[in-house]
Amino acid sequence: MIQAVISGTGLWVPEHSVSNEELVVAFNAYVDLFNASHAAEIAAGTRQALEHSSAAFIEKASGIQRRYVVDKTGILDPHRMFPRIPARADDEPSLMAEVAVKAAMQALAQAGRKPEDVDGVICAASNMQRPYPAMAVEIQQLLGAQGFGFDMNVACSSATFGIEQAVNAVRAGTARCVLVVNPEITSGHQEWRDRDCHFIFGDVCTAVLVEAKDSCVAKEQWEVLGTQLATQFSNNIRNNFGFMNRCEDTPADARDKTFAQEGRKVFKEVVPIAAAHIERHLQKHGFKAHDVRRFWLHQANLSMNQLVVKKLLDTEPNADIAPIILDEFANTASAGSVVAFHRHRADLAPGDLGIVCSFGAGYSVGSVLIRRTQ
Ligand code: CO8
Repeated sequence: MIQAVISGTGLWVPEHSVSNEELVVAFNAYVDLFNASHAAEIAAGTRQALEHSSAAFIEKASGIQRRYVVDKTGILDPHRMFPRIPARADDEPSLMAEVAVKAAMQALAQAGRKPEDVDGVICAASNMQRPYPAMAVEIQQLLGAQGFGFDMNVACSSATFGIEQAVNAVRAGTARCVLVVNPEITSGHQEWRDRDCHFIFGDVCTAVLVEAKDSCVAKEQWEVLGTQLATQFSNNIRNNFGFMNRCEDTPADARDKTFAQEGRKVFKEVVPIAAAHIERHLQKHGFKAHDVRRFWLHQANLSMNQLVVKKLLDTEPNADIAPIILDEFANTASAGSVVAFHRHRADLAPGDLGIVCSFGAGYSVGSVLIRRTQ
C-alpha cells in the first residue's frame, strides 16, 4: 500500500481581532436597546428581559480571550450584531475560496510543491458559502490545481474527516497530492445576540497537504499511521438553516437558523466520547496514551481539553502535551485542531508520535495518528 504523509500546513488569519471586553460592551448595549424597546411587554411579564454578558464569565467558562473575525464593525454594532461581508459578483473569487487559496499557498510552500502538483482538493468546513458549484472546484481553479475537488461538512470534525478522505485517496492510488482546506467563516452563522454562545466562535482558514510518501520532497514529513472516524446522532448542537427554509414558511432570522447548543450537555457527553475514541485509536496501532508526545485537540473549551487529557494520561495536562490556541482564536470549528498542529509541532523530533483529534456537532469525532519521520 502507498504510504501517506502530511507534508505541509497553512494558516490564514483575518486582520480584525475582537477581545472579550469589546464583545461584551457591544452585547450589553444590544441588551439595553432590546430591553428598552420591549419595556412594556417585559413589565407585563409577556417577554423576558435579556441579561448582560460578562468578560470574566467568558474567560472562566471557556478559556477564550479573543477571536479573529472577517469584519468586526457589524458584530460590534448593537443595532446589527452580525458581520458586514459585502456580496461579490459571480465572476469574483468568493470569500471562502479566496482565504482557502491563501492558506493553501503556505501549505504548498512548506511542502516544496506547486499548485499544479495537486491532484485533489477537499474543502471541508462547518458551512459552505453556497451549495454549488462546490467551493473546492473554485479553489482548484483559482490555484491551478489538477484532478478533482469536492466539499464536505461534518461540523467541527470536518478537517479530520477530510484528512481521512485525502489519506484514503493517496493510499488507494487515486490521487498523489491532496489538499484539504478548512475555511471556517464562523462569524456568518454564530448567534451574536445570544448570551449563552455569543463569545464562542472565530474565523480562520487552515490547509493540510497529504501526499504519497515515495514522491514527497518536503523537509518536514509526518507519516499518517492511521485515521479513525466516529459519529453518534445528537441534537445538542444544531443549526436548522438550509435550502428547505423558504418552503417551510419559517422566518429567515428565527433563532434556530443560526448556531445553537446545549453547551453543558455537550461538554459532559463529548469529553468521554473523545477520550475513549483516542484510546481506541491508539490501541488499534499498539500504542498507549503515554506514547503520544503531543495531542492537538479540537479547540472549543479549555476545561474540556484538560479533562480529555486527564482521562487519557491520569496527570494534570499542560500546554506542552496539549497546546491551546483557543485563548487567541476562540473556537474556529473544524480548523482548531489544525491550527494547534500548525503552530505547535516544530519542536517535535523524528520518531515522535502525535494525534490530531476533533470533536463536535453530530456528534462527531475524528482522529489522525501521525509520526514525524523527518
Ligand atoms: N455572561 C455571563 N453569564 C452567563 C453567560 C454570559 N455570556 N452565559 C451564560 N451565563 C450564565 C448562565 O445563565 C448560567 O447561570 P445560572 O447558573 O444562574 O443558570 C451560568 O452562567 C452558567 O451557564 P452554563 O451552564 O451555560 O455555562 P458553562 O459553564 O456550561 O459554559 C460553555 C458554557 C462555555 C458554552 C460550555 O458549556 C462549553 O464550552 N461547552 C462545550 C461546547 C462545545 O464544545 N461545543 C462544540 C460546538 S462546536 C461544533 O461542533 C461546530 C459547530 C458548527 C460551527 C458553527 C459555527 C458558528
